[in-house]
Amino acid sequence: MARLKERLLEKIQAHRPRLAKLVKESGNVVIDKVDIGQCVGGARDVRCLLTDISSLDPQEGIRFRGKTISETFADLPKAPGSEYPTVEAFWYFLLTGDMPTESDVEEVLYDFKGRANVPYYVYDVIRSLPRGTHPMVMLSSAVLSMQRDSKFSRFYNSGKFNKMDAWGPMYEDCCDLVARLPEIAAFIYRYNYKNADIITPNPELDLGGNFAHMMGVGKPYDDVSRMYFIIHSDHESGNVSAHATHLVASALSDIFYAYSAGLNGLAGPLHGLANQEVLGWILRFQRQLGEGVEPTKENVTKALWDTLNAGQVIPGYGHAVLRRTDPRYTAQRDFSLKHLPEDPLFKLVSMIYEVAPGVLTEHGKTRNPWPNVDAQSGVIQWHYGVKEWDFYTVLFGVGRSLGCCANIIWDRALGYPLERPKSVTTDMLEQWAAEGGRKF
Ligand code: HAX
Repeated sequence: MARLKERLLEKIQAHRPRLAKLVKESGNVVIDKVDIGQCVGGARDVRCLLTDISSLDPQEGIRFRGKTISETFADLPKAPGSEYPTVEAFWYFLLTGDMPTESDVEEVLYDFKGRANVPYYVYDVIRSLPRGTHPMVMLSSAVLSMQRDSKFSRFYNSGKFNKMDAWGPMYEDCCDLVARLPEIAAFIYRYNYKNADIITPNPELDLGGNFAHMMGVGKPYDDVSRMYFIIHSDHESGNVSAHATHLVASALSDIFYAYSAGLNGLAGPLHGLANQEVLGWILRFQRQLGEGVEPTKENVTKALWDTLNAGQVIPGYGHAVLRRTDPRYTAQRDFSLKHLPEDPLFKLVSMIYEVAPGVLTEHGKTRNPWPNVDAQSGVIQWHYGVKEWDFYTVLFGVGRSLGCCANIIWDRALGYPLERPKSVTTDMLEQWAAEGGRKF
């Protein structure tokens, strides 16, 4: 058994009694209540999901296994000659909560190389889709097609399935998926936008470096990829992509069914598609400004109000949980300040950052006028020549697989049950409203 899998087994065995004790001794301890506003309003803030992979504080932002983004970047082993950790090191950390040694990382790198071979039929599926198909449909279909060879599904159908061991084949499927996604994503990019001039992988490189290589983009795009995949990996469990993945996998569907569903949710404009929307908005604004006209507080403020007055949202701003600037935005801003401070689009994004929070506060609707991860990510891609913005959510999808997969492995390890919340009718709500609350 691989060292990472052995370490994970130790962690799982130590964690199982904690959860069993909680449920047995404190199963009826109340941790939240639900009001009508939350029932109608998308279950905001209702504490009813469990994960130890990451946690999200409205003020501070995300922590992966207890570490902020800057701590994660600082503490994990780096790729050779790079400012950023390898995705492989992060994967080890996300799964176990332990800092990997250099040799732990080497082992994951080696293991991923053995898994990274994408089955030929995945490319047949992508090629069979009509021209003009959105890259997220290609990615989701590619992931779904790999269900054919799911080890979890084979285990389920073997007649030897048991809940205690289900995490093992789930781990195998998840590692296969994570290792293959960069090659699939780069294929989608080169197939769609570079006349299908596909670049073969370089087995000497780590996942982020290899992705940059297969995209055909030079340094520091390898670091952009490492940073991008890590910051987009996980954002606790209630966001649409993580939750959809968890929900589908709770029916004991394998990761290919489950993550394909997660990707379909990520493709929504209120979620992962916002990065493509941001770039479209920025470019439209730049076109309206005209050649050589600098963005100013006045013209950006006007453009923001025009968008709001047209009944549209400002893409890249607001968040269902966060109430401050998203540290994932800040991480990308710090990178941009270092590597592309003079980029005209970066200057425009910075100007939007100066005025949008004030405009949104005056507008008075959103509970969070600050930027989220998507407000900044497209500009970096654009700067390094990845200008086809309908591809941007695919990049998010590669990163998000790390968090979703880590969660689903642990879901199976801890035997999380089928998710099945209770629904009510409008009549019931009206009755409980008239009675001042539901009688227990
Ligand atoms: N521009 C204009 N209005 C906004 C807004 C924005 N950026 N963000 C929120 N609002 C509005 C909402 O549409 C809502 O209006 P209605 O009452 O008329 O429906 C009101 O403010 C209250 O919304 P909220 O409680 O502050 O925010 P929600 O939890 O309902 O929604 C969203 C969170 C992220 C969906 C929302 O802020 C939004 O639409 N933002 C723009 C799209 C975006 O950037 N999405 C990416 C989010 C990060 C992410 O998941 N990335 O993958």
